[in-house]
Amino acid sequence: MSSSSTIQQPTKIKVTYFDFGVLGFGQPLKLLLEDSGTDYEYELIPLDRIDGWDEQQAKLMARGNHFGTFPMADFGDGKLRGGSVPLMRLISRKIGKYLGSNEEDEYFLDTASDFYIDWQRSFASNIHFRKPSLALQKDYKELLAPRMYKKFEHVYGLHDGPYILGHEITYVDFLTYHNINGDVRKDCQIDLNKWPNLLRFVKAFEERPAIKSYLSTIESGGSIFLLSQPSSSSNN
Ligand SMILES: N[C@@H](CCC(=O)N[C@@H](CS)C(=O)NCC(=O)O)C(=O)O
Repeated sequence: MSSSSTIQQPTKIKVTYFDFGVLGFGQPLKLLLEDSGTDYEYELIPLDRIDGWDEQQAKLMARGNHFGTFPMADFGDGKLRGGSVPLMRLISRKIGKYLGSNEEDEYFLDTASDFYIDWQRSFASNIHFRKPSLALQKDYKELLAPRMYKKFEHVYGLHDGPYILGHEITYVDFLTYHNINGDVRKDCQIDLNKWPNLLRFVKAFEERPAIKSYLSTIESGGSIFLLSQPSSSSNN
């Protein structure tokens, strides 16, 4: 691949992911596509169709999805691409939205997305996948998650406005929302009232017209702001 390679502007994006409902690495990408009004198709692979994964994966890797993972995007240029956060950055560059406007802001967003991955991975291993032990769940709820809320509460207070960079939403906001969403839905004892910057963010995010409309279509219930309120949740 030459250093001048560019990826053509997609007319329609097809995303493929395993059917984990609204949890998992594919969902923030979906939120970004919804918010931006991008024309996309989202194929969900049922978990019982993972048989023969090694052969399926080899085919994906041969077509450019080098790490062989879902979520995966097809931009219609004959190649497949994986990596949820890199895909979100790539799409953001293509549509000219959701990025920082200078090097310092880009660095800040990169740092936050790095911590998003740490947070999402520990949620996946301690709460969401492969029936984790009670000890792992406790470790996440009492130690790992509070540590992340403290960090993200701090960074959401650095700028004036509800989003991580202030008044303009960026790709990182879809990531942050997704992690809070997982914690609230999986009964991780999250009381957003203890984290005022994150609470302000969640409220603003859920009021975005395209997001509001999308959340209302989710079977398991839309607003995590409402779910996280002590009076409406059994876990608080
Ligand atoms: N950091 C990657 C992780 C993706 C990932 O691990 N996806 C899982 C499904 S949730 C996968 O495809 N695993 C198959 C494998 O690694 O063989 C991302 O955010 O896209």
